[in-house]
Amino acid sequence: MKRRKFVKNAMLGSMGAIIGTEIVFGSSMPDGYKPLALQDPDPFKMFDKDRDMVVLNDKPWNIEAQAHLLDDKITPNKYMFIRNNGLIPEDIDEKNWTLTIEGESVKQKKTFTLAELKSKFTQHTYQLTLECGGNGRSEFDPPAKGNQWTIGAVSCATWTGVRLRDVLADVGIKDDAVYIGYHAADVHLSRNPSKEPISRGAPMAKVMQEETLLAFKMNGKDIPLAHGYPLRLVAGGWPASVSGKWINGISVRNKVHDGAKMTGTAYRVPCNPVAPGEKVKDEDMCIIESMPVKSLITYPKSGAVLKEGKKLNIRGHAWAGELEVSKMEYSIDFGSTWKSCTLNKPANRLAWQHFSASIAFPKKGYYEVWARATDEQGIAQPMLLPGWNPKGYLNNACHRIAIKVS
Ligand SMILES: Nc1nc2c(c(=O)[nH]1)N[C@H]1C(S)=C(S)[C@@H](COP(=O)(O)O)O[C@H]1N2
Ligand SMILES: [Mo]
Repeated sequence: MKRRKFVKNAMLGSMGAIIGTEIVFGSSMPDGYKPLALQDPDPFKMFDKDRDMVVLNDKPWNIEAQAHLLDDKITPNKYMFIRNNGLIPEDIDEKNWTLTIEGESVKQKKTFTLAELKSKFTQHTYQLTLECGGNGRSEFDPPAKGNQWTIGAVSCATWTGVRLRDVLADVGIKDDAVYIGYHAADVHLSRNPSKEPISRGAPMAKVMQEETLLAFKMNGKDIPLAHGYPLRLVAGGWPASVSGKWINGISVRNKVHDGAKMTGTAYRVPCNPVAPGEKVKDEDMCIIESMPVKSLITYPKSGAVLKEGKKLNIRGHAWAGELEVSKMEYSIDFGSTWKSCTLNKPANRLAWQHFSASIAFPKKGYYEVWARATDEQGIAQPMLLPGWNPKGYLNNACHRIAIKVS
């Protein structure tokens, strides 16, 4: 009886949080009743998103930004894309939240409360770029199934948490550990409790990096519910699917983790290039690791009009997975010639870098500004499309904006 009342109070609390105020007579609500305010949800209100964000799917929720919304150096929640594979957990009780570390390669299983994680380990803060592996999918031809992301499934927020490697050292890891997998509280679309919507992970080399965090804060506040409250894994520079939200478990594996969306063709690309539309066998698909070099012009918005004789000041961000971006250029003649942009160093490793340029146009007319980043290994973004792949991942084509000079 006590436990039921407790669960009900926690539910009322989280429903109230979504509605934005207390449900005054909530204790009188019939069990399992969903208040009207939650029955036909307005996603912008519910997730505290800007109304110019674009909803791609509501079951599960998938929402993307537009280039000009990503102009901030550090992405605020209202412009951060949401990518869910299942249903957002509803009755989160932060005080009783635990993280259990287990698997073949732990010396012994150990469970931490959130409070223990926060007090026992040193906290660190980094700006980390998170881009969905499927960002840019909408441009591939033949098309790939899945959310038709354009360019808005990328963010760079400030994340605060403890290092996963510090927590694993405290647990004790065996020498044969090769991979970790995360487990989370979100619910499979079928509502079958024995199915996980997603359970991905990373090899130990990524896990052991100082920037790989178990985070409990985003931009200095509790992580918003849609982004993984109260605890999320953050592994910047890799497909954001590695950064598990709402995590309550980690398996330390003696083999490559084989959880949901780790196997088959999920988050994999052909190990060797293939022709568009070609069938690829599962065993010829390789797991995506570091994301490729990419950039976005975030100001001005495509379609801007400029007075003749005026210079256009553009700005944006560039990132390159595990690598640094070493060169940023723009073209106003469809890629025939390129001029350099001013490019800043990242705030820390795995954070996106800011660029700007001041552009002169020779006469009135229609132009496109194309932006191209090159990583520290000399690899540049493709001007139009990169190699086709069956699931439509890793489209890092140059971003382009239209400009009229009148
Ligand atoms: N538990 C859980 N973690 C998850 C997901 C999910 O569906 N469930 N989606 C992943 C994918 S595919 C991406 S791209 C990022 C998106 O993070 P965001 O919604 O905070 O932007 O979360 C990842 N972590
Ligand atoms: Mo993703």
